[in-house]
Amino acid sequence: MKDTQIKKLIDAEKKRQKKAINLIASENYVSKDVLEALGSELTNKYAEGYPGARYYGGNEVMDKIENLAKERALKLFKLSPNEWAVNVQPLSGSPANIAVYLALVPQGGPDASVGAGKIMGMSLAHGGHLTHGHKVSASGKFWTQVPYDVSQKTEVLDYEELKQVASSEKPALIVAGFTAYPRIIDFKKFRDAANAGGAYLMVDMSHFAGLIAGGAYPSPFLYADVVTTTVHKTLRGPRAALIFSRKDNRELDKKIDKAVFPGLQGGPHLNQIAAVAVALQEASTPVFRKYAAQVVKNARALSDELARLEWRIISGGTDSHLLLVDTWMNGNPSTSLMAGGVGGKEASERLEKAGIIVNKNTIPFDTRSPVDPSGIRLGTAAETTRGKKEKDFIAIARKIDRILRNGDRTH
Ligand code: DSN
Repeated sequence: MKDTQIKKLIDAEKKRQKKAINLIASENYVSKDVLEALGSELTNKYAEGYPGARYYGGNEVMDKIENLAKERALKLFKLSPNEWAVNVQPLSGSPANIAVYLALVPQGGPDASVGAGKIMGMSLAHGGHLTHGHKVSASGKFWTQVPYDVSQKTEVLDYEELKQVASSEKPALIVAGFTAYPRIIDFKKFRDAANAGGAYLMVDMSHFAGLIAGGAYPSPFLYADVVTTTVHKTLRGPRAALIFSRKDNRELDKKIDKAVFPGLQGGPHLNQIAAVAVALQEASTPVFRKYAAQVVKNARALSDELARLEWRIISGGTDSHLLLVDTWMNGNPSTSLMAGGVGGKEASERLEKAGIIVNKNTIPFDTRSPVDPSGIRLGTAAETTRGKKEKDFIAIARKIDRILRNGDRTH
């Protein structure tokens, strides 16, 4: 690369990535093939529209690439092209979710015949995502959020309450999905809630898509109307997103295609779509199945060891690639071992100094602020890609404990 300034910065970031223990639950390391597709000449081309119906000439090859990505996406999640459609153009997860709402949830405003539709999503503070209707996101500005929380007692979803809220609030759409919820979601119960409220069911599987592909987490496709996902988390692809929609007389796929382009985006990034296709192929292999299973085993090992060392794990454990640790523990460290009493901000800063990268995170019913919450979120997808197994995660848990504890301890 001739641009030495950027080259130096890329090299510095490469070095940082190599050295750090990466426990960010939403990150991963892509293959060389994915990087090659991303850095290819495909970036030079405009392809507004969809395969066979573009607004620019010269898209013969691009059509093949986009169709191949769609074919691989359906195949990976065992979907028949007669029953499901997929849009592979969303640039990332947030626009994918907004595109679905644009397509399916009535908008408010002066010309609207009805008020803005309601989006029922997990509240951010309990593990949802900004685009599940939070007020600072477009999803909460143009539509109205009906939030749902986890139970205070168990810290897991309360499906009875979910159903009751759905039937009384009558949202247009319910989102099942999370960025910081460690447990398996019961998609059938979400379907029941959606039926009770007359709502569409959208599953945002961004965090656990790779686990589903690898058979380590239940699939939502039997129950959902629409499924969105990013590609760059457990699915280990480039930064990009997909929208799957059930094909029936409601024509969800046609509405969603129109919402993505021309509704929200311009030309698709075909270099990114080619990289998605590469990642989807990689995720369909037996090696990836083993990887997905190992990600969950590693998260359990990390969670169990931290719990043994007296750190409070939200909901008591994990069924996925992530866990939430209450590092503050109400400011009352366990007297025997001095676990706790560290705010999430300080915890993440102390860990970063020691080369362990995590993010501070609110815990359900947090008494502290989102900028300095009570916990941290840990994920195992990235380090499992680097070959780490349970014993390595036990060692990482002990290292985290040594860095965060406020008193002496021998293991
Ligand atoms: N920001 C992502 C995460 O870290 O979970 C979700 O978009």
